[in-house]
Amino acid sequence: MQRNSKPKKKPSAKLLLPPKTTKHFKPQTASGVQVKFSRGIRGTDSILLDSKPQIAFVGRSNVGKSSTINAILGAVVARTSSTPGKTQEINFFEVGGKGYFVDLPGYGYARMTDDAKDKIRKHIAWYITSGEAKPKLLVLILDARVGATEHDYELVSLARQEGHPLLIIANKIDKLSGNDRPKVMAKLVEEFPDADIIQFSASKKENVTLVRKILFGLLGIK
Ligand SMILES: Nc1nc2c(ncn2[C@@H]2O[C@H](COP(=O)(O)OP(=O)(O)OP(=O)(O)O)[C@@H](O)[C@H]2O)c(=O)[nH]1
Ligand SMILES: [Mg+2]
Repeated sequence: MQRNSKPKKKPSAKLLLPPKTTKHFKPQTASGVQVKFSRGIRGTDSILLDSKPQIAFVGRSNVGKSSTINAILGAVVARTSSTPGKTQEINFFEVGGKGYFVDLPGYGYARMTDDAKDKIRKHIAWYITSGEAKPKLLVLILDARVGATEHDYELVSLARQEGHPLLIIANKIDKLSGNDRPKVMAKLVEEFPDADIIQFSASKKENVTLVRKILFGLLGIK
C-alpha cells in the first residue's frame, strides 16, 4: 500500500511566538502572579456568579484605592489619578486565576453633584449589602493624614451589619513624620478596636509585602 505522501503541515509561526500582551493583561508582574482586568460592572453581572473569592477595596475618593491595588499586584492595572472620582465602575481584576481584587468607586468627594454622590453611594451599598457579591474581605483604605470620616464609619457599620471581615489600611503614611505616625495609628486603634489596621504607603511600597501575603493567602495564592 502506498504511504500517504502528503507533506506534514508546518507548525504555525504564531505558535513559536510568546503570548501577546495587551493593555489589560500583565503576564509578568512584580508580585509574580498573572493579573488581568476582567471588567467593570454597574450592577448585577454574571461575574458575580463566579465562585472565585473577591477582595474589595473601598474608601473615600482619592485615598489611593487604585494605587494600593497596583502596589500589591506589582503592576499598573487600575487607573489612578490625582483628580478625585477617577474610578466610576466596580472594576474586577483577576489575580493569579484564583480570585478577584475589586476596585470600587470612592465616596465622599465634595465637588460632585448630589446626584452623582447619591449614585456612587447606592452603587457601593449595593455591592456590600445586596448579597450578590459576597466579598471575602473588605479592605477599607484611609488617608492616614485625614483619618476616618463620617462616610468611613457608615461603611464600617454596613460591613459589620453584613458580617464582612474588614482590614483597615492607613495609606499615604509616607506623608507623616516619624513622630506623627504612632499618634495616628493609636487613634485608629482606639476608634476601631476590633479591626486589623496596617500603616501603608502605596507610593513608597511600605508594608506592601505584608499586605500582599495576607491578601494572596486569602485567595489561596502561595
Ligand atoms: N504620597 C502618596 N500619594 C499616594 C499614595 N497612594 C496614592 N497616592 C496618590 O493619591 C492620588 C489618588 O490615588 P488613586 O489611587 O487614584 O485614588 P482612589 O482612591 O483610587 O481614587 P478614586 O478612584 O477617585 O476613588 C494619586 O495622585 C496617587 O498618586 C501614597 O501612598 N502616598
Ligand atoms: Mg480609583
